[in-house]
Amino acid sequence: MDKAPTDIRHNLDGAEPFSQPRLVGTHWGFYEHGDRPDRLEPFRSDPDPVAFGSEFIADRLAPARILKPAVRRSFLENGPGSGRRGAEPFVEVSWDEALDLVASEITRVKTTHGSGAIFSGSYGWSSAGRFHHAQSQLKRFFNMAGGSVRSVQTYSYAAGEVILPHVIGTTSGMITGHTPWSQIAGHAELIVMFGGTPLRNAQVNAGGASRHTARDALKACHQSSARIINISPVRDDVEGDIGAEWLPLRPCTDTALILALSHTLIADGLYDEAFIAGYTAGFETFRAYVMGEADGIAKTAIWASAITGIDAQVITDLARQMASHKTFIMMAWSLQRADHGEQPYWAAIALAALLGGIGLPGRGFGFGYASVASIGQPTVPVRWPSLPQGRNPIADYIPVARIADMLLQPGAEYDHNGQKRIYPDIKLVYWAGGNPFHHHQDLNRLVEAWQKPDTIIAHEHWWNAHARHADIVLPAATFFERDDVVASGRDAFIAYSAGIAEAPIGVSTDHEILRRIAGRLGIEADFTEGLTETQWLERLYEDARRDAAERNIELPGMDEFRQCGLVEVAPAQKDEPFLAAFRADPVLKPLNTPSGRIELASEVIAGFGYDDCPGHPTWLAPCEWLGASVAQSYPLHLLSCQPHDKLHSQWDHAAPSRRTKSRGRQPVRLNPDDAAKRGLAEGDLVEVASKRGSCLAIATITDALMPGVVQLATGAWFDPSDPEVQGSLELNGNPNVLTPDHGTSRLAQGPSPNACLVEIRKFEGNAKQVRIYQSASLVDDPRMPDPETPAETLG
Ligand SMILES: Nc1nc2c(c(=O)[nH]1)N[C@H]1C(S)=C(S)[C@@H](COP(=O)(O)OP(=O)(O)OC[C@H]3O[C@@H](n4cnc5c(=O)[nH]c(N)nc54)[C@H](O)[C@@H]3O)O[C@H]1N2
Ligand SMILES: Nc1nc2c(c(=O)[nH]1)N[C@H]1C(S)=C(S)[C@@H](COP(=O)(O)OP(=O)(O)OC[C@H]3O[C@@H](n4cnc5c(=O)[nH]c(N)nc54)[C@H](O)[C@@H]3O)O[C@H]1N2
Ligand SMILES: [Mo]
Repeated sequence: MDKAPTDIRHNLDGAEPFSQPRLVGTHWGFYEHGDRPDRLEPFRSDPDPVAFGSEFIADRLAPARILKPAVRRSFLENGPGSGRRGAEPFVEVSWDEALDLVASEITRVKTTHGSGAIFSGSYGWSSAGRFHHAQSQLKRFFNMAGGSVRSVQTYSYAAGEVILPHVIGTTSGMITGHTPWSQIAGHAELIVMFGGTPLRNAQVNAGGASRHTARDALKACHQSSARIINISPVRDDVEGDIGAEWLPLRPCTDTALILALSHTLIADGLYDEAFIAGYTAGFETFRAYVMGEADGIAKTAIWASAITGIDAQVITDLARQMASHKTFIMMAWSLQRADHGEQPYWAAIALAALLGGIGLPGRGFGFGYASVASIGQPTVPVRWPSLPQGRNPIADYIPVARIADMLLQPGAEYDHNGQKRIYPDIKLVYWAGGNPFHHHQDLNRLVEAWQKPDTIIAHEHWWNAHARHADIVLPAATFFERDDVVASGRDAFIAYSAGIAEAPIGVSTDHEILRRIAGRLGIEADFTEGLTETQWLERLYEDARRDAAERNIELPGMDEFRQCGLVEVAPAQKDEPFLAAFRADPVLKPLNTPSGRIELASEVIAGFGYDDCPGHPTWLAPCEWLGASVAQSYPLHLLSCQPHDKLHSQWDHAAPSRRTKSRGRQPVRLNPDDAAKRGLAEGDLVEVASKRGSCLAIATITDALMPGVVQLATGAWFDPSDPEVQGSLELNGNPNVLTPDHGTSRLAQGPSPNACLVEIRKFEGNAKQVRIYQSASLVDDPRMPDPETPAETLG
């Protein structure tokens, strides 16, 4: 047995182990219970802890907290389908009444329409923890209750998830399995970062992060003298003093740039012919397209210059530099979150193939470095546990970002990765642990789509737009209020997260809520398997322990684990570049593609006949970009990046997020030229408008953005000024009222928020205050009609 790696003292870097449970695990890292009730201390072994995580606890019981089950008034009075979601007050009810209502709605929909009319995709990050993972709880529940329609893919990297298996036979190199930082720093001479490596994003990791190492990894790259080039519309996409050169380009034009780099390599005979011959398929098709033999347009540097805005000479020079140095290509996940998002990924792989370094230290490619904390960390040697979900008797699913299409067009046909599919007719939507009014695009359209189902049920902590657009709202405990086993499939720790406070009276864990509904449906024994929450944590930990033991790694027993809090396992020995095995022997270790090689052209994709995703990397202009005709009315390209002060919409009401706002509203960043053209000064209240909607924000002027590009982070809670009226001005600066809601292509059907044009003007009127951080069951909420009816407690 390999005892050393699991020595708990090792995990505290020589400090005494804890004498009682005292760690809290979050998606943004670990924190220690300290002496103060209003803040947590950063985990002592984390070299770069995330500051915002210390403060959230102070806002655990803020006015936005949901404290009782509640039902939308029309729904309660007139039943399913009545009234307008998002525009009504809620009536608090007893748990029994709420749960009876939920159980009877599930039964009614199932009996009348079948389980295929229930949607439980419930996408979202929820909170860290393997047991209380809300989506897993919900899926397990519905799998036992007769099934439901689910969703596949993510908002994070849907286009990548679908294209990469066609090209390299795996999603490794994007989700996990990257070339580790240790094989980049000291090896790469040139690192070309498309979309940079913003450390703000490396703060988080799904499931948690024991140590934040991206900052040090980037520093090591710099110190080992790698030249770093940040190709992005935004200069500070590479943070810190690591000597990055900024090469700004118009958003969504990276594919054109890469094709032109490829053109130079091919035209100048600088590409690696042996690698192309031995490891790739489809080069001739790709070459003919790049050289213009296929369509009469040579993808030269001059051609790309007109599209990207980068000087042609700079493009040819860069291609030559890449050919003459050990070059590593990094590309952020964001690039594929746009129309034709499949293309920059495919093109980047083709470019890396031309350079010939794939599978070697310091060379090749990887997607998502610094997109989350764990990318580039060594492989996890143990399979961490997850809640068993059982089998879903319903086979139907949708690509996750097509939710509004599904609700608005039941029965309509759509394409997905070679299949013709039909949208189901959904009558009941159940959501726990995600916020569609954060994550989805074109929220005004989502609001209308959200009116379609008979019944919408939500578990939430806060009276955010997700809760306010439901019919039945069930208050869920936060991670501060429960114990859990925390682990991430991308990090080599398992931890015991210890609750630090009691849940408010009337608030339950997601599991407990579902258990009680399961009891009403007669499936409680299946759902719980007779285990309490504490016993489930033991079972999950024992699963991990057994798996570890099979790999000769000894994890401590449950009691010791609970007490010490965090157990780290030494990384798997293999510390090699991505695709090293394929590189070493492409015959014995072929890729899982039809040719067994890297597909620079794919007959399978060509066979689908999609004009929006042809059979090789292709420049296809998005609907909205700075070269589109719409740019005459909406001349600014909006980037809606991740927020640096929180995770998505979580804890937007809390102090760290509030501090980044100006007069209570979200900042929008823009270039001085664009501000001057519009007569805008720093701190002006502005209206940001697209073809789809508009929101208020505060102008923040910076030369970190190239002219023509503006940046409004996601995360402000959606707060329409008049919820009765479709598309009314949004007050809080939520960019998803602006972004388009269509698939990346018929191949992946991923979300496309980053191809979005807007205009900005000074807001002259009397702006309404943001009101979303209040309770929706307050009678004096300005939005609530009929204030004489007091919110009743009917239980
Ligand atoms: N314009 C634009 N839109 C985007 C993106 C973008 O770049 N631009 N990024 C996209 C990406 S990559 C993603 S992953 C999505 C993220 O979208 P989401 O994951 O849906 O966003 P969150 O705000 O994390 O939503 C989690 C919700 O669950 C609640 N919650 C947390 N813990 C628990 C729990 O234990 N139980 C219950 N019941 N509820 C809980 C929180 O209060 C919150 O409302 O957004 C996408 N949307
Ligand atoms: N603090 C914090 N960190 C997070 C999250 C969070 O909510 N908060 N969310 C997490 C999640 S779920 C995910 S999926 C990841 C997402 O990780 P990413 O997708 O990598 O993150 P983004 O912030 O959307 O984009 C990164 C940068 O890409 C640049 N960019 C956008 N469009 C283009 C383009 O067309 N070309 C080029 N070259 N650059 C472009 C933008 O300037 C942006 O700053 O972040 C994770 N990290
Ligand atoms: Mo994501």
